[in-house]
Amino acid sequence: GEPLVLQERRGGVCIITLNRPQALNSFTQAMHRALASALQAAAADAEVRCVVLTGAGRGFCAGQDLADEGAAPAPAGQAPTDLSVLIARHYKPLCEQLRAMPVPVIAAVNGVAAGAGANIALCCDLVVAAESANFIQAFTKIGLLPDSGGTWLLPRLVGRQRALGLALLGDKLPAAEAERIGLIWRCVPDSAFWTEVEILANRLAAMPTQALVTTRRAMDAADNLEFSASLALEAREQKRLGCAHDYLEGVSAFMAKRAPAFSDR
Ligand code: T3D
Repeated sequence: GEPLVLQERRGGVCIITLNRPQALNSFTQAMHRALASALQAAAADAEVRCVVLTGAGRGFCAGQDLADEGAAPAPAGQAPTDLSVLIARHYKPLCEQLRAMPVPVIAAVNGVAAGAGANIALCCDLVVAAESANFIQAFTKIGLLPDSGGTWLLPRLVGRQRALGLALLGDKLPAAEAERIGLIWRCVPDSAFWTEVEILANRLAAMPTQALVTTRRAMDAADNLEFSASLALEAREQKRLGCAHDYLEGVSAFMAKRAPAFSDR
């Protein structure tokens, strides 16, 4: 049948598309495996300088496929379903894989992002959403808590009160509102969505990749550091970046008033 994940390279940009549109690209174990391989392949491909994660059809991702093996709740009297198995096998590695990608990752949220689908988007570096898209912390509606980093990401992105409001109520948050409260980077009119995503992806692909990825890593690390330890980490990483060819290229281009041609990855 159709591949569960599509992968296409346009110049330095790798577009990875979740492809179960009939179920709003909700995660089956098979789609998880396909996505992990696609991300792995993009990470290993030296030509790839930016990854875009998006969904086929009218949705981005509706989270866990609630009918798939390992997720369906057991009927009363039978051994309960252990959801931590799916998390350990698929969701936790996926969140960590996204945060460890050697290139910037854009979530291009083309339509509804619900449950783990919303939080997987938030694990990416920049989230751009079409105006018609919504973000839904759907978990509590079915008796679960936000996973895939939700309890960590939400308060950091929007503060405790808004995080709790979103997570406890599970209401639809329109993309424009998501941008307004700082949950996502940009909400874009539907008609301009792909143009804007491609402009942003090409921009990031042309930038010094090491500087971008190190910036993400330093910000993630800062969550567990004192201010002075963070300053020390910045100094260490700056020393490393200062030895790289892209620094020479960036400064030379600035001095010569020409466009830089970055090449490190
Ligand atoms: O370890 C673990 O596994 C636990 C991890 C949990 C992580 C989670 O993600 S929990 C949250 C799971 N997701 C949800 O609860 C969201 C369920 N979906 C919805 O609430 C709605 O579909 C949406 C609000 C996202 C969109 O609504 P709407 O009206 O635009 O579309 P729809 O008609 O509900 O859905 C279209 C089709 O997709 C429909 O199938 P049909 O009737 O056309 O054959 C629907 O059943 C299917 N679908 C949507 N989401 C899921 C799904 N099928 C299976 N699982 C889904 N999550």
